[in-house]
Amino acid sequence: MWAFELTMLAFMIGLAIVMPAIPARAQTTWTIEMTDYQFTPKSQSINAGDHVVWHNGGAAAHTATSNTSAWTNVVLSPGQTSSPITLTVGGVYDYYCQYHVSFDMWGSITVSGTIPEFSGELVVVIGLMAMMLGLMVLRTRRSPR
Ligand SMILES: [Cu+2]
Repeated sequence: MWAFELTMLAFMIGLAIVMPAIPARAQTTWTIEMTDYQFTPKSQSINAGDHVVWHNGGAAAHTATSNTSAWTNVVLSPGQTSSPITLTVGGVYDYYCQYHVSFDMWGSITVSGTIPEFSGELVVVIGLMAMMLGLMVLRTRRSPR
């Protein structure tokens, strides 16, 4: 009578595959302050998957406009905070304020690492398939004869 043991083994293997694929590290939200007329900090380093928001603490409206359209343009009135953006690919992302380029109002975000979206999902799918196989074996073996 090895059915139960085999089922549990398949289930545990599936679980072992899935667990490490779930991100263990909490994602940090970084706030970049806009004032008249600069970003603080001017250079922000983050890890891939972290979130960034801008807060306009100045008296004028400002934008956080990506040089490469890496995110939807952020336009903030005084006192406003942007929706979070998430950067998952490593690299340097330069941005500027559309209204105050002439005031040298620009900044950059350096992203360390890259989140392997596809491989992560593939691993989860394989793990879930192993778990389902285990459950199917269990159902088949336990059905009344
Ligand atoms: Cu500005």
